[in-house]
Amino acid sequence: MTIRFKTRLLVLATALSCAVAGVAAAADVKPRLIRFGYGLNEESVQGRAARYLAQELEKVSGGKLKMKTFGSANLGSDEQMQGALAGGAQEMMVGSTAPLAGMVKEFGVFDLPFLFNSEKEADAVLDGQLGQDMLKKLEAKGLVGLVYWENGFRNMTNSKRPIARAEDLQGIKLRVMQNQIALGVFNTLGANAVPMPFSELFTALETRTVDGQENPITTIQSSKFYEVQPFLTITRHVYTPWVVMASKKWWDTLSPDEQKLVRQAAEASRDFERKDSRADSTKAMTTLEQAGMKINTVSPEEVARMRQKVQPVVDKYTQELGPDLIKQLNDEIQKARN
Ligand code: TK8
Repeated sequence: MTIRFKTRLLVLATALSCAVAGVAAAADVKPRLIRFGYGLNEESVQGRAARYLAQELEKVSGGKLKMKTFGSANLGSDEQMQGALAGGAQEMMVGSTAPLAGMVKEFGVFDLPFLFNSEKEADAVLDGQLGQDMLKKLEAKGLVGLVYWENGFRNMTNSKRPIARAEDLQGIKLRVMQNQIALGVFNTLGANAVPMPFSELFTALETRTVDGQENPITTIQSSKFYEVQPFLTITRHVYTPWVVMASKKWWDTLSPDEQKLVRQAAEASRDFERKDSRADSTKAMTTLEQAGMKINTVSPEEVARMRQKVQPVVDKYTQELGPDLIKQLNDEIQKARN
């Protein structure tokens, strides 16, 4: 090796290691503590992704941006945390879009039933124009929407009977998320829908304050609903996402470099979380079978009947959310489908 070549290698190696050490060293990054709240427990998909996000943030910031995570709604329900972020009392959170629709009504589109057929379609819409436009609408309400995590396709559980047809929902008190569309959909299908924050749900099921609920398989497993709900019905009736958000009041105090690092870590957590959620979904199903849940799948014909039944609710909210928005949504889904 010639000396010149050696020097060149050294220069290259130094440049590389600087790049790896990250923007953090040279950039305007101050030591900060970020409180990140979420609703599920630490052993859930959400818990794992929160830990991943905290580690990633610490890594990309060279240890300066430290995140403390609080699971099991220890900082409050989704709705309470939204308020805390808007007021500047908490820095970050992840929560469902359903209660966010109380702040930005357009988020209600994700509560429209039987919209997406696959995770791939959901990813395309959420990471595409519509999903990103929606995140921007949060700013006016004091929130900065960063990325979508997967919660997943929702299915029903209850303590009374298998749901083979919509009629089987008659008389079932079914907890739904705090959202007008969810309420309308389940009442129209025949259930007695009861809106309630997730943080109160296990106890409500255990004490039979409600008979049933609906959530993705991963949550039914991690929240141990199988201990109090003998029946699981696979309906995949709606795909609801989670949104990772920051308080705008707090965000505005960050330097552009810091904002960039938080975004970067959030994007990495999104990719991690979606992969983990999809793998966990299969595993969770086996756990639920082994736990002795009685599992049935609603037939495609019955899904078509349910779809028809809830069409008036879809029509009503198409008007309320804006026919143009719903058209854009359907166009984007169609594009992803083909
Ligand atoms: C967790 C909730 C949960 C949601 C629900 O805080 O409320 O049923 O599915 O994931 O956001």
